[in-house]
Amino acid sequence: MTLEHFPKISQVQFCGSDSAQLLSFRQYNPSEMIDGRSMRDHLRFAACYWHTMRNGLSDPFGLATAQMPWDDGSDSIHNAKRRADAFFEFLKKCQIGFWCFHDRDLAPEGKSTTESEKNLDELIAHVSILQQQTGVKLLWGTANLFSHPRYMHGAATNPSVESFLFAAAQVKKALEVTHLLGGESYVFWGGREGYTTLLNTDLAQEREHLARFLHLAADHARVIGFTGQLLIEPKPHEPSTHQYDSDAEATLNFLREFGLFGKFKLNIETNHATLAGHSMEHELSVAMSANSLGSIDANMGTPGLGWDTDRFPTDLYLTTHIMLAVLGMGGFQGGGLNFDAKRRRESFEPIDLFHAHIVGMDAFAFGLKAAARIRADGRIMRFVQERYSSWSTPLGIEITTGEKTLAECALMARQISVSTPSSGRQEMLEGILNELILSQR
Ligand code: XLS
Ligand code: NI
Ligand code: NI
Repeated sequence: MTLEHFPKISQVQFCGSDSAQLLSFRQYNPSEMIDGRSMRDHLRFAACYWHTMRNGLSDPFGLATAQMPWDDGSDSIHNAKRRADAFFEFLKKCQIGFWCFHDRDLAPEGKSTTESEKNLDELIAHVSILQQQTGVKLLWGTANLFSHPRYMHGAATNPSVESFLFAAAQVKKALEVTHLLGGESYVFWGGREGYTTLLNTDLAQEREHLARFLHLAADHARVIGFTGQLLIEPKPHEPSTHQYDSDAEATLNFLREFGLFGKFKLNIETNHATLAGHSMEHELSVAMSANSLGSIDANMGTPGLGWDTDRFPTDLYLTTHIMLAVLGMGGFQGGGLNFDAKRRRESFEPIDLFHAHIVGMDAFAFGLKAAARIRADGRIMRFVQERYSSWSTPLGIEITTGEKTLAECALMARQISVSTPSSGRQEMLEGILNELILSQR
């Protein structure tokens, strides 16, 4: 890594909230300790290769706008390596400790599976040196099973078995190179694993094929000694009309139905949660209640727009709720906050990559500190505990442990007089939340 691709930019530093320095962290102070752990280790930021390096910012109505002086637009290995150099320089300068990639973002697809694998190997050798030079680690790898026309009818769920074979080859290889790079997790996002119309679709068969595929992948991960976490990333639709892994509940049900529960955890993405009609905190809570929250794709949607706009997460309530969940599960184990986010088409200059990640990192640093304050304060958690306290009485315990029949419950109901219900106090709790988010103590 010799040539500088961002020559005018030096490493972004924490300068505090009063600083006039434009490219600086106002909230994110990597070595600051919060509850016995550094902010760096709490947040485990990752940047994604696809949006950061491969997204020209085109939209369905307009061409790409992003300036990428390091990219000559060709499919050559040389260009792919230079792009990786620029990315690692960016990561280092932005103090981002992890990255994520799809096989096809990193290396050009060849004319055959063998050629594609050869291309990928060349790039993996290159980025493995970049990882060593910069100390940046791989959060997760994945295979792109949605861009190529061969996957238009699905990858593992394609009506043609041939497509399953191609997908198998890609996932086998992507698992192996993720393992080689020391990846902490491996992600499956089934963009085309769904359908456009049920008129041509055998849903039951397709779900079975998807499950078989995931079993094969989990088996292969074990065979090669990959001990990282396998993750599924739910999303309800887009590009498919309906996707089988539509949200956390549906995905957990799928895993349980096909004997995959425990082998896979979930990678929850904000914009996917909202597309599914849920809040991010709902999806995180569902995953956590099944001990299945593995990692987070950090972004946000645009309220009122029904598609995956993948904006950088700047909403301080959102980041506070996410960090409350992360602290609530005792921190990430192998997961992290991957900015699966892209700049707006109008933010096309290379420096906008820095602004975008900095604002996201600061928003999460703020959320972390606010979440720690909320936990230390304890009022909200105590309220919830108190609200359920009747379930800790001997009677409550007997019911939950199955020692009471429905008839016995009914009998007891006759003996009690109805007590006055207590208020849910939502507005009071929202007030406490606001107070703690605002207080800088
Ligand atoms: C697309 C997904 C994708 C996955 C990785 O909506 O978020 O980017 O994270 O395949
Ligand atoms: Ni994602
Ligand atoms: Ni997404």
